[in-house]
Amino acid sequence: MDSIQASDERIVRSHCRICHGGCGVLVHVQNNKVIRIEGDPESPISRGTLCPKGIASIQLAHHPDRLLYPLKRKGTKGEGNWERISWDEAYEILTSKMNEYKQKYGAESIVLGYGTGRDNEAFIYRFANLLGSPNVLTAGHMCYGPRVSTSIITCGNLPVCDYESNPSCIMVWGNNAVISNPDEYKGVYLSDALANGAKLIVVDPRFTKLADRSNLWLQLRPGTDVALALGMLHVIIEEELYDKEFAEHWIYGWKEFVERVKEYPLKRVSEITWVPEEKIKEAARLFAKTKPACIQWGVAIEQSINCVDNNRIIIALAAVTGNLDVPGGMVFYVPPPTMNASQFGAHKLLPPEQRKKRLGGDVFKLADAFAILNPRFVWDAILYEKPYPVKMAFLISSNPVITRANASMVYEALKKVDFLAVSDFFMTPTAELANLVLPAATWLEMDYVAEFWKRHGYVLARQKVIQIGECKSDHEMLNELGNRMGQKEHWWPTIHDALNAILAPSGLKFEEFLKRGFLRGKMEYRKYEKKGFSTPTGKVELYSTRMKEWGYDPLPQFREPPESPVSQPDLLKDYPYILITGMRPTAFFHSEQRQIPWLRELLPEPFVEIHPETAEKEGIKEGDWVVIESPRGKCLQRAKLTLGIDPRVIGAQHAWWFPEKDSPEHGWGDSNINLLTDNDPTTCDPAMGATNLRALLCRIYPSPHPPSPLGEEDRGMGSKG
Ligand SMILES: Nc1nc2c(c(=O)[nH]1)N[C@H]1C(S)=C(S)[C@@H](COP(=O)(O)OP(=O)(O)OC[C@H]3O[C@@H](n4cnc5c(=O)[nH]c(N)nc54)[C@H](O)[C@@H]3O)O[C@H]1N2
Ligand SMILES: Nc1nc2c(c(=O)[nH]1)N[C@H]1C(S)=C(S)[C@@H](COP(=O)(O)OP(=O)(O)OC[C@H]3O[C@@H](n4cnc5c(=O)[nH]c(N)nc54)[C@H](O)[C@@H]3O)O[C@H]1N2
Ligand code: SF4
Ligand SMILES: [Mo]
Repeated sequence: MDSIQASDERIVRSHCRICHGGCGVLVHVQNNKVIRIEGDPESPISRGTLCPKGIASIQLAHHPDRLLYPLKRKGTKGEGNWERISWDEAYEILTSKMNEYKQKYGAESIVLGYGTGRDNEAFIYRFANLLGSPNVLTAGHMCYGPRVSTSIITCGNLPVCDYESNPSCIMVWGNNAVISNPDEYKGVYLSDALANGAKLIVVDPRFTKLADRSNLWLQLRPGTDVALALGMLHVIIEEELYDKEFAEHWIYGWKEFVERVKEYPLKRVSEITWVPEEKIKEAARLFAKTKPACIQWGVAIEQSINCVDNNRIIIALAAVTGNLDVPGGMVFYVPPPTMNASQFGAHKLLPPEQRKKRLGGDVFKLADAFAILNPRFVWDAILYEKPYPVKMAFLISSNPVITRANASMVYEALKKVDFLAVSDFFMTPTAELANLVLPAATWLEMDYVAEFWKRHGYVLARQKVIQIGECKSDHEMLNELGNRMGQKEHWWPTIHDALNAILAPSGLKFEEFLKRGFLRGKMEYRKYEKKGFSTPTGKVELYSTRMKEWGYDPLPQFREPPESPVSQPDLLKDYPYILITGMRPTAFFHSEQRQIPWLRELLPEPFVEIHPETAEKEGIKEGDWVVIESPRGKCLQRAKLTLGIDPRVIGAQHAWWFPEKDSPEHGWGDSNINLLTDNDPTTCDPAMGATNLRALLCRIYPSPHPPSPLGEEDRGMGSKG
């Protein structure tokens, strides 16, 4: 739709992407100005709904602080002082720097980076692979990457809840989709399934809105999920509630798996997890007996030393109860007929000798197999030039100073790196450290075949509505840069040619695709009956042949979190509480939108959840600024007292900085919970390198300097680096 309304008001149909994206929108636009955004009732993804961030995209696109032109640093890093340059000059700087470092230190000395789900991953990987750099810095070691890679080695593809076919039971595990709308899912699907009468089990240390709606809420000790799932499987196997036929025909290593499960009797599981035995039994029975059933699982269990095994055990629960690839269960959606993100990423074009150089590739082998690395190795390569120097980083849509573990180390590394280029909407604390800053286009300013990285079976049409300054979409910028870097035969004359290439298998041109709005693959269930599962054995590998090959335990097991009351009892005296970080608020997507008035009004300051008993013990009152401190660092947030959290657990927000603070630091260290988190590789998941962000130890006390956030001298700044 692109219809004329009033004299010059148009309504353009498109798809939002402030979060992982997907909601269908109708954008009202007048003279290059968006005047209103409303939900598209015809969208199969969002069914007419929108969240506040989608609506506030108006204030994002037209924000007075947007970066409008490429900028080159004039003075010292981190002190402001920028000079406007042309795109031509920006491309020249980028190509000459890349050529220089590639020649002197090898392409591996150039790190490309991105944040989460900005729909630009495939372009960034393509560019990096053609450049010859195996080092692409992402959040993929601890977010989505683990789930996709673990699913592929275990059952061939990512199983996704089939809400459309009315699951009778939904187990929501470490996830809050009605707020976070992550990846394949918009919360409306889950809400509608519940409204249709599905039973709900929630596994979460906090009493969320979903927990409030649940039939059963399992309030576990953070970081103990795999033990809890093994306990549930113990009940399911002992009481013979599993799908025998499926287990016999379609599970590889069933016998060994059962032996492993036997090591987790309920008494042991209950001690580990804090969940009463009766509740574990009840949950296991409800889940196994109510069919079809699915598990909506979240990032909380990926950001853990048990990351891969958490993912494996969730798949195991779905598999042994016969819920894989059946209507209303956990299904493998069929992709639409387009090029997929992995093909576009051109991974085959990275020379094998360069692939071997991926930082940390010999340590985290599952991550390496999926072209993912753990950020700590990049910081080490910059700071200590080990195992080789990294001289340049080009970060396209990421704010690692705020969003990566051990923020003080990240800050030091990005300050030190020889050349840093950043593409963003705003001058973030990360961009402030750059030598070159590029102005990025928001979703309202681009044409794109959206979501071809997701596994929900759709691609969505995103349509350019306005042009702001000289902002460019990441895709257009990379297509141009690739052309200028001598990769011409692998890129296209224009971005529209690239979009047509993505669409080519469908036979559609981009203009025709826009008219359709979306494409969807035709769903087929129980595909394994015809062609098996796409794993080495053709079965669901609860005993993983790939993990075995790489030297890991082929069966899932529970590892005690590296910093916990059990693994480090000596620390408890000084750090008596378990800290979880990063529960998503509606208002913000990670470190973004703090400058958007409608959204900041919803959540003006960071808060930390504390049980009233704990608050009383520590002399803390509702709304106090409190110091949260771990063995590595500290930051300030405001106390929010709630009965919905265990008195032994503290729940802090992540990704805070203060764009309104004028200094180029923008208060990056004031309330940044990642000053407390650890990035030591020994604390990460051994196969994936996932960072442990959800089970640390901390202390908490009233701020000595209320109400202002900590000054420079008070900042944690501790690091193992
Ligand atoms: N302690 C703790 N830390 C966490 C988490 C946690 O739970 N706890 N969660 C982690 C997770 S799961 C993730 S995925 C990461 C996210 O980490 P990041 O993706 O690095 O997070 P953002 O803060 O969203 O940073 C994105 C930046 O890119 C800009 N941007 C947005 N869209 C575009 C675009 O299309 N193009 C360009 N060029 N720029 C764009 C934004 O303005 C913003 O500055 O954070 C992680 N950090
Ligand atoms: N508004 C908004 N939406 C977002 C984002 C955002 O920043 N803001 N980020 C996006 C990104 S990149 C991601 S990855 C997704 C994540 O989205 P979700 O997976 O929904 O993640 P969270 O809200 O961080 O955590 C979900 C729940 O896990 C619980 N939890 C914490 N520790 C544990 C634990 O050890 N075990 C269990 N079982 N539960 C635990 C928390 O209490 C929380 O209620 O959201 C995406 N959507
Ligand atoms: S949930 Fe995400 S895609 Fe939907 S309106 Fe909100 S920000 Fe946009
Ligand atoms: Mo994420």
